[in-house]
Amino acid sequence: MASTILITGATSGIGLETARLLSKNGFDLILCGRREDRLINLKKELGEFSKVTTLKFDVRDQQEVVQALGSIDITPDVLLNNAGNAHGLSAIQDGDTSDWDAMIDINVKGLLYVSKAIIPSMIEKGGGHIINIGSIAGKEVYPNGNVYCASKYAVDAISQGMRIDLNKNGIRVSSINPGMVETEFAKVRFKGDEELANNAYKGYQPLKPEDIADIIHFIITRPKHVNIADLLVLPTAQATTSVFNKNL
Ligand code: NDP
Ligand code: 8X3
Repeated sequence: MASTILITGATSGIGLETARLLSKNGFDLILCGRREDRLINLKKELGEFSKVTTLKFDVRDQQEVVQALGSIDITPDVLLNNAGNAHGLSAIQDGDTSDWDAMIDINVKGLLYVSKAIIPSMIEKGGGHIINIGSIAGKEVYPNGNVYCASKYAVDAISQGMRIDLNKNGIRVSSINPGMVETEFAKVRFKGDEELANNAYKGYQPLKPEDIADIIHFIITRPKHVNIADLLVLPTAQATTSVFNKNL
């Protein structure tokens, strides 16, 4: 029987490319996101390679999360907690509280709500694998990154906590912390401002979402006794959140 992976944030970027790669490698997919048109198209695109179930919900809404995940009778072998974004880039004194709410509610509480809905069935099944997408922003704070960084530091702490608490249940917990990846991330952070979004990736070669998808595929295909616990993945041109070699 094929393994099943549940991916939050499958409609774009890292989640989308992971869905594409894994379906071509025989994994069944449970794809989640808010943009239903994209979920419908993905089911059409990937349905020929593997079994695809789609679920439309907002990770911020615990009732929606519980309802959507309770509507399927499948325990995923792998949960990829990927949904998330940065909203804004401002000094703490200038921050917009609705941006703060969005980042804490989606990146932290959303990840927790989805995990809480899935973990009991993994425990019952006697195993599973949770992969949380953190960030270099969860390892290092940078100017104006404040609350986004806080949300990703929280993801780092939650990953460590999950690894400890689920150790007795044989559930692997991995954390992948990327540097700059060219996705819709910058467009969301800069609220649709194309120029600011494009600038984020200018003058160097950022990671592609396919690079992270490859790593996810590698991590979940290790033998059961191997858990890749924590990875920092950067473009070669990036050394820290602010040191970039634009002469490569
Ligand atoms: P994208 O903007 O391309 O994708 C974000 C995904 O998250 C979309 O599929 C979106 O789906 C989903 N999402 C956002 N908000 C919600 C919500 N409230 N409910 C449900 N789904 C939601 O960005 P990336 O692929 O880059 O981001 C994926 C993860 O990688 C994030 O956690 C991000 O923080 C992290 N990351 C990204 C980096 C980068 O440089 N790009 C670097 C380090 C980490 P929809 O809108 O359909 O709901
Ligand atoms: C996304 C990378 O450096 O913009 O998590 O925070 S960064």
